[in-house]
Amino acid sequence: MLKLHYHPFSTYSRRVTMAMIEKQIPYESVIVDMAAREHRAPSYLALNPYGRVPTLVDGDFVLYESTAILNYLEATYPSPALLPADTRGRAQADAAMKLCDLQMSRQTGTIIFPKRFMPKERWDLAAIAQAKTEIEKHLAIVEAQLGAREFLVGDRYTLADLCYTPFLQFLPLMEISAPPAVAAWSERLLSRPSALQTKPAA
Ligand SMILES: N[C@@H](CCC(=O)N[C@@H](CS)C(=O)NCC(=O)O)C(=O)O
Repeated sequence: MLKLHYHPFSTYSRRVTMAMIEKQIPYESVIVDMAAREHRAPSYLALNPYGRVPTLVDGDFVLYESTAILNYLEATYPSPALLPADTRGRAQADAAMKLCDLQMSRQTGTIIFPKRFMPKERWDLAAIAQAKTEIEKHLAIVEAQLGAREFLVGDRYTLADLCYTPFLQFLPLMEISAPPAVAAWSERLLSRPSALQTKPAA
């Protein structure tokens, strides 16, 4: 059986647990106790030398990086499909997944990590403001791309939408008010059963 090393508060891990639910893939979950620095323990570093979650283990195959894991799951468990069938649609989904990480995921981390886990006096306010500006610029572009459509690529839910979901969850904590199409899209994504079942407690 697949084994997923993850943490329930981890946005990147949540991408994978959501995909498992969307695809109804049975798996064993192993919580990496990050507060106890288990992600820095030699036994975990032997699996993932970067010491990050998630890490997927499929028999003797070990894979880290959430988007790589999502693509692996898609290829291994193709139904229900979470990528478009056509080459152009897949390329657009690839681009959206990459842009999520370049323009939103890292910046969200810069804001929410201190806000969730650090005392206020240790927050880097300049870095937080810069990250917020970058996310707002990105969401303006996504707003134009969404237009009147329900999902980011094509006419149905794909890995591109899934990748954004854990980060959209934190728009209120980041004090970012999404433009209307992004707000509706975000609500649509966050109300899916896979999102509701994996919503972090903190
Ligand atoms: N690019 C990685 C990012 C994973 C990541 O940064 N995970 C965080 C938790 S949300 C982590 O493990 N941080 C611990 C660290 O960097 O030491 C992915 O997509 O899987």
